[in-house]
Amino acid sequence: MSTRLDALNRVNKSVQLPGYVPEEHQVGIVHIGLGAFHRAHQAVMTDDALAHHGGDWRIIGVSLRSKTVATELNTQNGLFTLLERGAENTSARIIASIQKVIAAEPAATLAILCEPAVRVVTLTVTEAGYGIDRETRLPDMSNTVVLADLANPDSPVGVLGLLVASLDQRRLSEVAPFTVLSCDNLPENGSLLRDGVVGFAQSAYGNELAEWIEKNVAFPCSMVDRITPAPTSETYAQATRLTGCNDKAAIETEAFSQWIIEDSFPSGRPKWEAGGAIFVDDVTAYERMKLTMLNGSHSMLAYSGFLTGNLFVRDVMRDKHLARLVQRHLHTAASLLHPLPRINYNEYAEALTVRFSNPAIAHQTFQIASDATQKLPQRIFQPALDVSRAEFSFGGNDDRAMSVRPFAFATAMWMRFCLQQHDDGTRYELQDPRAGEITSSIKGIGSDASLLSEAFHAIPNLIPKVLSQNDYWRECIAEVLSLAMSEGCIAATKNEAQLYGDLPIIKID
Ligand code: CS2
Repeated sequence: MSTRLDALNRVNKSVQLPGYVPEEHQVGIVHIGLGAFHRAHQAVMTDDALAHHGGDWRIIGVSLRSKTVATELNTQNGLFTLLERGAENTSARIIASIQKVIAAEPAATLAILCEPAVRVVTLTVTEAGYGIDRETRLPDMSNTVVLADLANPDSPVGVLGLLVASLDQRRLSEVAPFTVLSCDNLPENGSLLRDGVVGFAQSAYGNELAEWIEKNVAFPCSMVDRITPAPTSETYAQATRLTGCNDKAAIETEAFSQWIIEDSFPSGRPKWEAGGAIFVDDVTAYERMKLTMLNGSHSMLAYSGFLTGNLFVRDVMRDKHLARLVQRHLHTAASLLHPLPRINYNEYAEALTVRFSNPAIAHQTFQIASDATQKLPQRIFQPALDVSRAEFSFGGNDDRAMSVRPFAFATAMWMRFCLQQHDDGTRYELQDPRAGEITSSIKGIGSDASLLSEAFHAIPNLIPKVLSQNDYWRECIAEVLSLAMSEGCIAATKNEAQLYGDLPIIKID
């Protein structure tokens, strides 16, 4: 029986240890949303920054709801194993940048956010976790946490409430504000969060605080990338084999890691460059590339892959029809992007194909398929809108009309996925904050694809009007959905891939 990973001297000599003495560094960051992704990404780059440049930049992690990660990490003094899985081999490394975790304790979270030593607050709370209405960019008044915090702003429990209450206290006690760094896959994530925070401050505390935040608090945007599947019992078992310690907070990830950050940190920041982070003036174009190419094709392959019996992304890439559709999606999305210095979109697409195919990464299609209403707008609808904005003829038989088809196909497969049953009748449950609304809007419609598509298009604030009013878009969707429902999802994906089989891939450079 191995001992618990609670001290560095217990770890097997072959494993990479932190290049610094953790206890010699104080906390400078609070991270909200302590899932696997944070531990595989920002915590690792912070570990690199501490090793190479020192500073008081350790992290206090906050888990807003779950206590599991907190218990495991606190028992291990914040230490955990990072397994990096390449196609050939897996390496283990111990990360020590997290000092401790606060879980489901809003008062303790608020107290730590008010500490003058905290200069940066990072967040990975998922697209759905912010409680911001994406249309109005204001607090989402249908979100129960937002409503509770607005009613009781001095005892907040949600993201907006905690940020605003702590910024208010810092202002009143003349402590410099922290910088707020969103690390979720949302377009212009920093600006969106700033608008939500300012809107919340305005409603809960009034103009003065809202204006102070607008003037004094930085909300840089960032693009984050590292494919990180949820850990499984095999992750923990392999961590134990490699480190010699029992680690209940181990995570696994791919070798690739990317973080592109707008350099706006008035209260200072760790030298994340040590871990490979790139600082730029404007993140928007990188973000667009990642959201529409990586995440867009991820969503497309998640629905069509899951429905055709492919549990993992790597399995999707072994299916020749689905792999062809991934290629089509990547290249079409790339063809809509503006050129970026030093980025070759063909190479980026090629690298994504290799990453998706990594046989050592078991990334579940069902996991990616979750929360579609929060993901599809930036991943699928935005590039489809770009096709129409570029005044491409939105229909007909020319190459340009082809540009909208991949996004219509992804949308149709999402609709098919929302029916919550496989072709053989096996059921699964929809994971989406708007699952109830979706289910009730298609209830009783039966199997008429056009009527179903109408009902999905009628869901408020989801599919943009420019798309839903376009005949070609709706025809494509009804055609794919109808085939998937009558002939099955395998037939629908095969047909879709063959439709494009003989046509050249759109050139993207
Ligand atoms: C995925 C992302 O679950 C999903 O929706 O598309 O988590 C993806 O793996 C990451 O953004 C990769 O950086």
